[in-house]
Amino acid sequence: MTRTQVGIVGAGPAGLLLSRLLHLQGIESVILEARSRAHVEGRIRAGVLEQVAVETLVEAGFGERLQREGLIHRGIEISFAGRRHRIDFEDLTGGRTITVYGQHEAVKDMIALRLAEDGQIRFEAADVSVHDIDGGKPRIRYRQDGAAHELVCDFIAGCDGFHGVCRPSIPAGVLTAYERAYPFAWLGILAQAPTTSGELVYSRHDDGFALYSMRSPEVTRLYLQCALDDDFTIWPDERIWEELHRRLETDDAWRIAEGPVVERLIAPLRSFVVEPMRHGRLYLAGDAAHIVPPTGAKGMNLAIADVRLLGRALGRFYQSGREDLLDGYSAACQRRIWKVQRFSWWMTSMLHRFPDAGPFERRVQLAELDYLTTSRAAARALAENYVGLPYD
Ligand code: RFL
Ligand code: PHB
Repeated sequence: MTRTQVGIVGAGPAGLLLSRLLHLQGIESVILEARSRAHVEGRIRAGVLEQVAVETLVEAGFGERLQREGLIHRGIEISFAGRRHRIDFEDLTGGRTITVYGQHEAVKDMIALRLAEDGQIRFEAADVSVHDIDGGKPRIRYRQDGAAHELVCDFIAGCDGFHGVCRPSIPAGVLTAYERAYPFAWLGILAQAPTTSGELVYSRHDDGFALYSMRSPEVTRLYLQCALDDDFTIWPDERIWEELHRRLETDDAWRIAEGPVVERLIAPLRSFVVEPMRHGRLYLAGDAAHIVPPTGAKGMNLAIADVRLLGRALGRFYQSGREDLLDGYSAACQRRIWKVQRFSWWMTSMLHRFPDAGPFERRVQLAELDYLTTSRAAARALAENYVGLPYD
């Protein structure tokens, strides 16, 4: 049996950032992660960081490579009916920007720094389970190298993502779940192909949504709307490129470059929130508590916003014994979460082809895009949400 102050389940962005924020306040933690270090560091996911999320990572000491290698973007392009329209973030938000930096690169930076300062991360922890979350001394059980272990904590942070064990450990009836599943998925590829646009391109096309993104000047990240039950047998690389050319390229002769595909994924789109994000001494953060469809590029950003509040609330408790911030944690997170849910749902609705949409709905969708790209007020509403609403 070992003891720690905060037991953290999951070494994604949420768990890793929390361990560092606690360390900076002199609070001990242990992270239990089901997968290997190589797996966690190789998982290609999010790519867009809000300015406030970058500021949080920099303040936490994770800014060195991020500030050197992250690509600062000052706007995005919205494409429809054969034309691209720029949304100028800097102009519309008083100078704010986003940073394109792979989530797995941020995760690598966090793991390296935590291990260098003797942070405890136990990779390949199997059969993790949480116990006594109602009492004063919650415990985490797990197996590692064939042996059973128990970690006794003051608090447990469930940072174990959407499919983790922490949320399901909360007794039935405590949580209210809000959910929406979309009738389509995203097919994503990472390609060794030079970028031909300096900014992300979000495209609404009659054949479905497409997104042009990147990780570096030599690596592009591209997504296509596809059917929920599609698999790669019907999406050979030639079909993927053909569809990307058709859905992304515009009348101004802008062209995308092809290159070897080094990664592929198909992911369903979902909106999901549970309330409250706490039961007893178990606190949920990040994807363990909510999922957004990726069209707003918000998942990793929300995880960072939650953990910033949780780190502060735990700091207050250990410094003064006061539980007010812990008690207010869920409500404080939910204010941002629901605004981000709204934005992610709106971007998804505006840009995708919905199987049940008739000619009327399609004309309304095009009118919305026309309004967005001709009204400064509408463009500004997109821009201020995309760069990240200010933290409360
Ligand atoms: P994570 O990253 O899922 O980490 C959870 C960790 O918990 C571990 N785990 C367990 N450990 C121990 N025991 C168990 N029983 C466990 N079960 C799970 C897992 O192995 C993992 O290491 O959650 P976290 O930290 O909350 O971070 C959330 C983000 O990862 C997620 O929201 C984003 O990736 C979402 N997302 C995007 N977010 C953005 O902000 N901008 C984007 O551009 C963006 N694009 C995306 C995305 C997610 C995508 N996919 C594949 C879901 C694009 C895609 C395609
Ligand atoms: C990405 O680069 O992976 C990315 C960018 C923007 C999104 C989603 C994913 O909205």
